[in-house]
Amino acid sequence: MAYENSEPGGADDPRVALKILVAGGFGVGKTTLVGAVSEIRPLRTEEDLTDVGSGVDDLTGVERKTTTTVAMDFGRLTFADGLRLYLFGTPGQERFWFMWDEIAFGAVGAVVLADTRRLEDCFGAIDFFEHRGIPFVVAANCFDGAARHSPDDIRDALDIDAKVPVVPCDVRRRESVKEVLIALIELAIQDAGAAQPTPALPPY
Ligand SMILES: Nc1nc2c(ncn2[C@@H]2O[C@H](COP(=O)(O)OP(=O)(O)OP(=O)(O)O)[C@@H](O)[C@H]2O)c(=O)[nH]1
Ligand SMILES: [Mg+2]
Repeated sequence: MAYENSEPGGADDPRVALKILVAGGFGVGKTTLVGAVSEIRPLRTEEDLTDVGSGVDDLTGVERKTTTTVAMDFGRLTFADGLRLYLFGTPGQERFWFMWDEIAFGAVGAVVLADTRRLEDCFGAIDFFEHRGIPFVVAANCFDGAARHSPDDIRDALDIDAKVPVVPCDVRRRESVKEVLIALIELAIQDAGAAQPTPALPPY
């Protein structure tokens, strides 16, 4: 694979690589988020939504959605300072949640993506990360036409710890997604303790 920057310390020579999860309820924009920010063509496992899911999958707000993630999304983002993130998007539908433990293995943190019109859909993801002690940020995906709420209001409604960042974002915009990821990295570093040495990258 050709890289734009093949110099030492460049895009193909990261100093630290971290695994990040992107989770949340059905159709909140996880696949869109990974695709918007990935510097490689993202791996997707989309399958068509069929009539069998009607009555089970709530399409409110995403009526034009025609596919759903059945295994995971995968993308990659390298920051200029050599920090590389491997992004793993989870499937949103509850019937696929049995895979989350496998996908979460080794993750340093997670983005819980929320649609403010149906906040309750991200409770499952929040419980999952709280129980496993995995640091997470809540990213409120601002869908067109949805009422805007302050981060504090969203935090209160979700009943999450005051230290959990709540970041409004537009998952279609790369810069917006990067802000979410930076908030997560800062939280993960804080959680790990500033004194911890950063992990060395295995050769590859
Ligand atoms: N208007 C608008 N549409 C969005 C936004 N984010 C995502 N979408 C659309 O909403 C739909 C859902 O996006 P996906 O990225 O497939 O959602 P997902 O969370 O991966 O869905 P599942 O994998 O099925 O759980 C798609 O049709 C997107 O184009 C947004 O910020 N604004
Ligand atoms: Mg998806």
